[in-house]
Amino acid sequence: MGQGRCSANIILMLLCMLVFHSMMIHADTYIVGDNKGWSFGVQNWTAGKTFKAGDILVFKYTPVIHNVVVVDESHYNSCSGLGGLKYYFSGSTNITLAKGANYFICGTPGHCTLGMKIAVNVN
Ligand SMILES: *[C@@H]1O[C@H](CO)[C@@H](O)[C@H](O)[C@H]1NC(C)=O
Ligand SMILES: *[C@@H]1O[C@H](CO)[C@@H](O)[C@H](O)[C@H]1NC(C)=O
Ligand SMILES: [Cu+2]
Repeated sequence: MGQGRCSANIILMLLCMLVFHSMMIHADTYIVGDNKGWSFGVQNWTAGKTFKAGDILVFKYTPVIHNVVVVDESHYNSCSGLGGLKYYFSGSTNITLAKGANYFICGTPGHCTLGMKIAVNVN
């Protein structure tokens, strides 16, 4: 009796792991801007794409010249990286998308205005 109950728990645990694992597998990785990377005019790269929470954006860029600043909507629209929520500058930045609106700009003066910005909406 006791043993049967125990193996049922093990099956339940394995099922849980399986469900969790398949959720992980469904996360996709995107290279922002594809071959061009995180670059001028990348703004329209998101057009026609659907993103999920947990998907990973990989930003590839030349450090010092470019960077990635996580901003809110008003900073995205005004192209101001000052007071950004997070700042990355290593040249290869992976960001896991959260549900809701995700805004990224390059904080180098003038770059965001040249379309080095993306808005990603996750439903
Ligand atoms: C890119 O998106 C911006 C803003 O939505 C738009 O003004 C512009 O015309 C688009 N450019 C192209 C090449 O589609
Ligand atoms: C970022 O994502 C790329 C592509 O999936 C991967 O090769 C790389 O190891 C990741 N880097 C980090 C720091 O997680
Ligand atoms: Cu830049």
